[in-house]
Amino acid sequence: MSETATAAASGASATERFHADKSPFEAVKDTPPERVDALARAVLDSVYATIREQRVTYDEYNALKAWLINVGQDGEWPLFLDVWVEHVVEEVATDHREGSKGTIEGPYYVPGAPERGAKASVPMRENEAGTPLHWTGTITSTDGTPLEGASVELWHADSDGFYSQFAPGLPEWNLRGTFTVGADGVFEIETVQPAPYQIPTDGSCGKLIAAAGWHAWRPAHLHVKVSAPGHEQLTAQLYFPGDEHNDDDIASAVKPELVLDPQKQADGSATVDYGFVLDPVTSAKD
Ligand code: MBD
Ligand code: FE
Repeated sequence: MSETATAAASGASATERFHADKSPFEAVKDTPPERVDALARAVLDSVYATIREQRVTYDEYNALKAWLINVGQDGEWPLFLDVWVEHVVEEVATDHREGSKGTIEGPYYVPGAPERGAKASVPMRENEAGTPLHWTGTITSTDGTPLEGASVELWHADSDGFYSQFAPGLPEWNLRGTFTVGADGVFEIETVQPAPYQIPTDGSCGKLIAAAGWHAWRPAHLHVKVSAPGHEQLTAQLYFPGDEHNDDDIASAVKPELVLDPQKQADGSATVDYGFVLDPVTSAKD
């Protein structure tokens, strides 16, 4: 096996990972035909409108067909959808919330990261590169009550921009951990600052980016899922001030509320305080 990360390899991992979770079809198995009809029609109507408006040619239609086939062969559907579509789904799904802002999950979440307790380091290599980050925060409900038993699942890229389980040569759970809090709701996490991340440029998504004259960058980010009994799970990403891609994230996933305010320390490390407020699950959501 090659030691370099390729689009096809990380795409294959992301596709396999997605299928390994419980079937996504299960949750929608009772969807009435009227709903499927409305969704499929609306998507097709917007495609027809584009073809007419742009006067799409047969050459362009055939190139699209070939490209769509290649996205699947590269295993890049998870990447494509999470980069260019998920942010609007997240917007609609969470616009009723009063608690912390969230953002997209992206393609590299893996459930079941090792439990570390409330105050601990994320699993990392000896001499893991990158600025050490000492992160404290409290998990509360919207009424301010600390949420005992709540947990933060943290995952992020290393200082070269690689995610464990999606790039070769990294320990299985590197920079992936679960932190469960006690009655005070407080966590204290040691990690390292990740690097800005460039989505794979050697696959079909990269081909689109090059052909359209776009860039492939996401700003450096920490991914989290925050869960507590009786509360809506929060999926978020946290960003670092001054990153040049905070304003032009290819995945459109940056929100001002998600930018951290780290304080540089004399020893070169950084400390940051950032907590989470979760919305209680309510039966009526309107
Ligand atoms: C990532 O790391 C990511 O977070 C997203 C949303 C897309 C591609 C790579
Ligand atoms: Fe990411």
